[in-house]
Amino acid sequence: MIKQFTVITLFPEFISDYLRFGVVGSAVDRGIINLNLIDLRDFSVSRNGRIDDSSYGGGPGMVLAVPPVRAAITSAKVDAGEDSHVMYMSPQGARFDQYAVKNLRDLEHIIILAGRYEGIDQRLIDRDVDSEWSVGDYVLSGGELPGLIVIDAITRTIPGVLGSDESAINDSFSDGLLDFPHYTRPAMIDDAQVPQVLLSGNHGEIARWRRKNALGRTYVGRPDLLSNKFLPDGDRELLKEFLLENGLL
Ligand code: 4GX
Repeated sequence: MIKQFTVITLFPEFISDYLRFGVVGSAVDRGIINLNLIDLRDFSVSRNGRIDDSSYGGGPGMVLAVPPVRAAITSAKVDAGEDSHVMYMSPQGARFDQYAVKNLRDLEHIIILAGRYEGIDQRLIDRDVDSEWSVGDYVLSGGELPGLIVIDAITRTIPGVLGSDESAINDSFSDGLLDFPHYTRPAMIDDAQVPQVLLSGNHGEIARWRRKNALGRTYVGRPDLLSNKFLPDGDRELLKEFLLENGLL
């Protein structure tokens, strides 16, 4: 199955330029994913190319109108199929996190509505959009960056996209913990030494140290990630060791 992403946007080059590089660019080149960009401007229904209008109820800020967006979605579905999943990126959406990625990655055709202005007419969200997602609690100038985040994060999880080394690394974060610290040569910079265990060649001890530090960092920096998580006794022991070593217990 080839996964297809269609992005409806006023800035198609913004999307295509980013997606030329790195892991996602290579997935495109190898035909693992297929990208389709739709320029919303092409679906203007007015003589002067407008796709927005003022907000009912008054106030500043323009709203994307129903007819052009609906026409763009219809056109996207001609290619991608009637059962494509339409995502709308907005701060009102559900948090787009690694759990969301897991749930969305099996969808074959995803259409991402990445607009500008203050937002889209609510009737589009109610009738034409399948799910609404937020990448975080801040306001951006458009949905293009969030759309790219969705494409990047989902594409990385497709089998064959990452090399086996990279996917092994990924497996170790996908259990919902923060990453452990990384070091490379030289072993000493000024008076800062790489933790001795990482130089020991003892793979069991290294794995234990990494797990301990992943748990400890998560507990200190993002306790919310641990609050709904079952920790087996071994992890509790490692976390306690981390807290004792760092004077936190
Ligand atoms: N997580 N956005 C801007 C613009 C917009 C207007 C019309 C579609 C149609 C955001 C976020 C965010 C989303 C503000 C797009 N998009 N999106 N809005 N935070 O800030 O996802």
